[in-house]
Formats: sequence, C-alpha cells, structure tokens
Amino acid sequence: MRTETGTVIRLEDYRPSDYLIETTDLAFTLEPEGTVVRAKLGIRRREGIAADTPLSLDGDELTLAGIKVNGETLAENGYTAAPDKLVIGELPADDTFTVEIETTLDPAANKQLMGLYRSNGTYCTQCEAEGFRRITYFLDRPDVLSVYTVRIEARAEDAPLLLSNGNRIDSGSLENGWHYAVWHDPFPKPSYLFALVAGNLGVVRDSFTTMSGRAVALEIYVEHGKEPRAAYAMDALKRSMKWDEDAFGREYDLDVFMIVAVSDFNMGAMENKGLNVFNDKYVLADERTATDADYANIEAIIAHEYFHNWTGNRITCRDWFQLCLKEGLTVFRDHEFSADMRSRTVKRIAEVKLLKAHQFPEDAGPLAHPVRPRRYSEINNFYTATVYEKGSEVVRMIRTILGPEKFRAGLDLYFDRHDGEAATIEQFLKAFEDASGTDLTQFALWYEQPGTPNLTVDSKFDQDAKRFTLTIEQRLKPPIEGAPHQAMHIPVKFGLVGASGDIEWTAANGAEITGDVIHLRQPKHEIVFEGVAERPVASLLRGFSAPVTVYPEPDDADLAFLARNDSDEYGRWQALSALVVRQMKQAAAKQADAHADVFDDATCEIFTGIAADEDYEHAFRALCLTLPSENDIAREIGNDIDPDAIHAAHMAASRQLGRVAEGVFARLFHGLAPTGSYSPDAASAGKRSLRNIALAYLCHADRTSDLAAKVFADADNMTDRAHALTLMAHLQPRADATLDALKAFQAEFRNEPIVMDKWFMIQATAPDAKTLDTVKALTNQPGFSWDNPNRIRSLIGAFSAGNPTGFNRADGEGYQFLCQAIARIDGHNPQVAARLLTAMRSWKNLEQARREQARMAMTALASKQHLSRDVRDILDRTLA
Ligand code: B3K
Ligand code: ZN
Repeated sequence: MRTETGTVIRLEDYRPSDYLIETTDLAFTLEPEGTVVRAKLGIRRREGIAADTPLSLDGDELTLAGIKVNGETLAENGYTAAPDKLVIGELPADDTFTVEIETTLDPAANKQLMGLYRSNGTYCTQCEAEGFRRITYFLDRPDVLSVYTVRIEARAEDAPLLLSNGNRIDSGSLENGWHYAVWHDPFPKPSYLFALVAGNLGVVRDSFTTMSGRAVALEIYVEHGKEPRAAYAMDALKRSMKWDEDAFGREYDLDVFMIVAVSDFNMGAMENKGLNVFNDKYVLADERTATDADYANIEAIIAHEYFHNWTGNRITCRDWFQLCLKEGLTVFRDHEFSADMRSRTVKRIAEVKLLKAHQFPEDAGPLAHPVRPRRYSEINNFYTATVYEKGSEVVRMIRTILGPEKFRAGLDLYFDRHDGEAATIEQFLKAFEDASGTDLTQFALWYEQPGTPNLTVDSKFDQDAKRFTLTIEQRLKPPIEGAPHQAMHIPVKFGLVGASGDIEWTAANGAEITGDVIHLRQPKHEIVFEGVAERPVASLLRGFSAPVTVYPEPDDADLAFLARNDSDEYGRWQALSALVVRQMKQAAAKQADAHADVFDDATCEIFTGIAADEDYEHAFRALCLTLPSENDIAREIGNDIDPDAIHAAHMAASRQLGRVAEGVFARLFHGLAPTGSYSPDAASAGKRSLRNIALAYLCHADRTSDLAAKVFADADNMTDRAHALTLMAHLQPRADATLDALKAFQAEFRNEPIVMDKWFMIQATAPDAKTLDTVKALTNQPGFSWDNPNRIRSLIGAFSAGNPTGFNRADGEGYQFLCQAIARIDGHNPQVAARLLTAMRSWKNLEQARREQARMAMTALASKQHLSRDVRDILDRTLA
C-alpha cells in the first residue's frame, strides 16, 4: 500500500514531459495470480531535451521482470527500478527508440480495484486517475497520448472473452487450450483511458447508424443470465448516441462501442475509449429489482460515459488540475440529455437539490477547493461534487451568459481547435471568448475561488414614480484562509412578479441586463427599473442560474406570493422550499415536539393546493411535497447543530402536513394506484413518486406504517416495494410486520447483491439511536463484504452520510464506528476508505459535545500508523 509521503503536486509546477510515448504495444498473459505484462513503448525525446536526460517512468507496487532498450537487454547499471519508479539513465542518442518492459502482476490479490484486478472471476482494469502505473511502468499522466495495440492471451475456458480498446484486428487459438485477441485503438489516448476485460460473460448486442451513415456495433456484457436486465441500458445508450449528434453534432468514431458491467468497482463507471467499464448497479435493471431512481441513474450514467468520448477522450486534460474540463462539461451534457429525455423543470430541481446537499457543504467546510484546484496530494480525493457538479454549473453559466447559439459556437470551436489534444481551462474559455466576442476574464474566477457566494437582496418600490429599486450585494466568504475573494460575474435570471404574471418595465440601469439575465459584476449593484406599474416581488435565480445562496431570503409573505404566482415553475418550487426550510428551522430551534405545528396556515394551504393541482405534472408535485431532508435543514442552520431537534421538527412537519391534507393524500393514493404493467418512463415514474409521497404522509398522519405494509405486500415493482419497506423500517423499526417484511425481502433477494444493497441501506438509515447496533450486526451478515465497495457504501456509507440521528449519537459511538471501519477498509482499499471519511466534513458545525466526540474519533484514527495517502489527506484537511 502507498502510505503518505507528504508530496504535494502544484498547478504552477506543471511542465511538459521530456519524453513522449508515441506507441504502446502491450501483451498480457493472463493468470489470476501471475499475469505477465510485456510493454513495448515507442519513445520520442522532445526537441531540445539533452540525450543524457534520464527517462523516469511511474510505477505503483510494480515488480520489474525485464527491460530492453532498442531490443537490447539493459545492463543493471543502466537503470534503477523501484516499485514506484523506473529510471533509465542509459539511453540511445537518437531521438526515437523503444523500451521494452516486463512486469508481473497478481490480479487476484488486488483489492484496491485499481490497475488490473479480478471481479467475480472476470479480469478487469481501472486506470483513472493513476492506475495504469500498477500495470506497467509508464509516463502515467494525461498529456502523454499514445496509440495502443494490445494482445491478450488467456485460457479459453476461463476467459472466452478478450476485450480492449478500439477495434479487434486479430484473434485465434493457441496451444494447450489458450487463445488470444489483438486490439488496436487508432485514437491516441492517455494511459488513464486504457482498459482490458477478460472473462466469461453474457452479451446483449445491438447497432447504431451514425449521422454520417457508419454502422457501429453495440455490445453490453453482463453476467450470464442477466442479459434481459441490460435492455434499458442499451436503449439509453442508443438515445445518448442520437442525442449527442442532434444536440452537439458529435458522432461516434470507432466500429464498436462496448460496456462491461462488473460487481467490484470503486465508483459508478469509467469512460475507457470504446470499452466503458460499469459498476453493475448502473447497468442492470428490471421492474422486480430496480427502482425508478435506479433507471434514471442508469440513463444518466450511460449517457455521461458515452459523452466523455468527445469531452474527455477526444479532448482530454493536460493535467489533473484540469479535471473539471472533462467532468464539469460532461455532467452538464448529461444533465441536458436527461432534461430532454424527461421533464426539464423536474430535472433542474433534482440537480439543484443534489448540488445543495453535496456541493454546498463541501464548499463551506474544511474540504473546500476551487473548481480547478491548485494543489493536491492525492488526486483521487478530487473527484468531488465541486469538480463535477459545480463544474457543471459553471458551464451552464457560460451558456446563460452567452446564450445558446454563441455557446454552441464556442463549443464547436473548442472541438475543432483541440481535437486530439490535452487541453486546459484557459483554452476552453478562450474558445468561447473567440466565438462570441465576450470577455470571460472576470468569469474565470469561478474556476479559481472556492466557496459559495452569497447575495443579499433589498428592494423598494415607489408607486408614484413607478420605480422599483433592487439592491444586490455579493459576498464571498472564503472558506480557506487567504483564498482570493474578488467580485464574480454572476448571471441572475429574474422576473418581476405581479399577481397576474410578470410585470413589464420600460428601462433599467445599474447593471447590464440581457434578456432576463442581470449580470452582477460589482460587489454591489443598485438596479433601478422604471415604468413598473404595480409593486412586484423579484423572482431571482430562476432555473438556479448561478450556484449561490441568498441570505436573508425574502420574508414569508413574499415567498408565499412567489410560491403561488411566479410564472416560472422552478421559481415557485424555489420559493416554497425556502419558506418550508425557514419554518422547519424555527421549529428545530424551538425544540418542537412531535405534535407541534411547524407550518403556518398559508404554507399548509400552498402545499395542499399543489398536491391537488392537476395542472402540474405528477413529478413536480411530488418534488414540491417532499420536505427538505434533515441534512438540508442542518446545512441551513449552519452551526451548533442538534440532529435530534431537527429530527423531531421533521417528524412534526410530516405529521402536520399529513393531517392537514389527509383527504387529498388519500385521494392521490387511491387515484394513482397502478393500472396495467410497469413502465420506467418519466411520466409513469412521476405518478409513482406522487402516490408514494401521499402514502408517506398518510403513514405519518397516523404514526403507523400499516398502509405501507399493505403496499409492500401488494406491489409488483421495486419502486413501490422499496419505498414501502423504507417507511416501515423507519417509522416502526421493531414492529413484527417490519421484521417480517425485511425477512421476506432478504429471502427473495439473498443471491442478488445489488438488490440486497437496498436492504442494507434501508436498515442503515432508520432514524433511531439503536440503528448503530443493527449496522454492526449487519456487517456480519453473509451478504456483506468488506471488500466490495457497493456493500460498504450501502451499509456504512448510508449510515454515516444518510442517518443524521443514528450516526451523530451524542455518545460518539457512531463516529468511532465509522473511523474504525475506515481503518479496516484503508488496509486494502484506500480510495473507498477516504471517500467514507468525507461524511465527517461538516463536523465543526455540530453542537459542542458531538463536535468533541467527532474530533476524538478522528484523532484516534489519525494516530494510526500506515494510513494511506488518501485517508491521511482527507483526515489532515478535515481536522485542520
Ligand atoms: N472518470 C471516471 C471517474 C474516475 C474516478 C477516479 N477516482 C468516471 C466519470 O466521471 O465518468
Ligand atoms: Zn465523468
């Protein structure tokens, strides 16, 4: 294991490598415990580099078995080899030469799941960010692009399937039951996009004809017997390919596109050129085993990885500081895809909720970093909500500022200019500047400054003068001491809302306004609108046009007004949600008991109105009726957080709304009962979500999960079953009916690990101080494994990040459990261990006793020897 060495990599230290690797020929002889890798690298010394400059290649836990230069075995004094580095000092004077390297690997022992490893008997690889160096010594950096030819040999019986990137150019039999395949990828790529898969899997095939008429074979590989469950993923893939042509003019470029689903995977999926490797939970779905949310995730992630073919693979990143160049942009593209496939407003609300739940706390705590970080000690710790989600918001703001046509022109220019290159954020922005004639210098601060800017808003109306004055001040509270905090270019989409629609104005000054966008550029703007006939309420940040907060929010009356009257649907949701958060915060502060009223009459009336309003789509109503989570309330409270008080307020709020609108919810529950067969489409999913919300309120109104038990027993799909089981396990965790339902679920799915993950997660998130005992007991269940990231996330991850009362037990046992689990996992999978630790990122906001307990648990972890660089990095920053 790599332990902490204290090295910090800095953006300003970037310089191109002395050598290039123009071709990479790999030959794998696959054996579970003794794989041999022979790499032949076609090297070119960069112009101007002296011939005696050593070639220094990256490695990680490697064993060198042989080395040749230009076909000649190198004398021992010609190089030095360590597990993490191979330095060749004795090199030819010619600018081009070959280096042949032989390494031996033990894939079966690789529990880090980086490099070449085994998952359920299948050989597979994960190389991003720095996994390729666990396969062979290499210039393992994204700006070294190479053309790969890969020969794979294996016993035909163990691995009938031999896959790598690009197109298959040869295959055949060998002696003793072995066989081989050779793959060639004509597109130069960085090593992090290399992939190899070998094993015995089933396949689903289809095809796609690109816009220029080329036929592409589509193949999805899954465990034998699971083929029918890959149908939705295949459909999503074809829709993604078509959409990228229509929306962005991007066409696929190889003869084949393959996806392989594996069960041991550190993340969601990986965009290796032509050979995507997926966590099987993001491929496999049918109505019996997957929820509507699972279907939506599959659609989004299939699209995301496919879209990387242009944004990431054809144009990659110069260095890992530029990670958002591919990730933020690709998230933006997958968001747009889902918005087009589903409902735009509903999708946007879901994105904003996610951003606020994950990115805002990150940006407000000890792990805050700019969208483009400037330093890292472990790059895997920077695949964050800030890089991905805020990175996507930054791209969205560019579109808002330029408008859709100029945005598209800028992106086209970026593709034209940088195809086949490893690019930077500066080059990305320059393409938009050149295509639109807009100066983005100030806008670029979004990539540099960590923290969420806050807007304070004031307004006044002069009826006689028909003048409305809006004062907006931006302030960036730097989460990192010494971080810059200059005024940003913030695009604020807006409308002036009156009782019957948006109010016209004749002139405005004090800020640049284009269409419905105010461009904030100064610390403070006083914007004067002339010719305003009646007093308006300003609806700001429509569509969440910038990732900022607004404090203080408008008063209750204005929020209620916007929730009822904003012509923008997103704006109505935003106002309602602000109103609800405020009243729930107040209830938590008052330590309201479970019977107290949380909401005033106006708010209850808005809720009831939306619940009953057939003009809204079902999914929108469901989102409006979903209360902010306990973590959401905690985030809004900000400090001295008492999770128990928040939980009590949450229960009281659910009960009050359940009672107030019981009749409406009963009608919805019965009226939306399923008819006909299940379909995962967005409209059907919307109906199920509204009915399930109604069910939840009915259960809360009566404080019993009897109705949920009935749904659980009758349901014909996993969406309804999992939701009903959650209600039972969370409302009455120890009731006989709950225990029976959990047993029935386990009996049915015990051999289906990704379905059992729901069973773990439901129990881990039950808001009850005793849940910790349950979680500990569940680690001993036969279905649990400390080696599998999905199991770890669904039990320990769900408990620590998704169970505020259970995890934040006042006695600190929750924190101790997490830290001990992290120490255990860190021994074999540092990446997953470090990710789990981010559940502690908001510890400084807890009330004092819990804060102290959290600190003690982390300090005990920090005192352990041999922590990985991954965990040490998160721990040091979190405790700092
Ligand atoms: N690019 C990969 C993530 C790799 C994470 C490495 N720690 C998946 C994605 O974002 O599409
Ligand atoms: Zn990505």
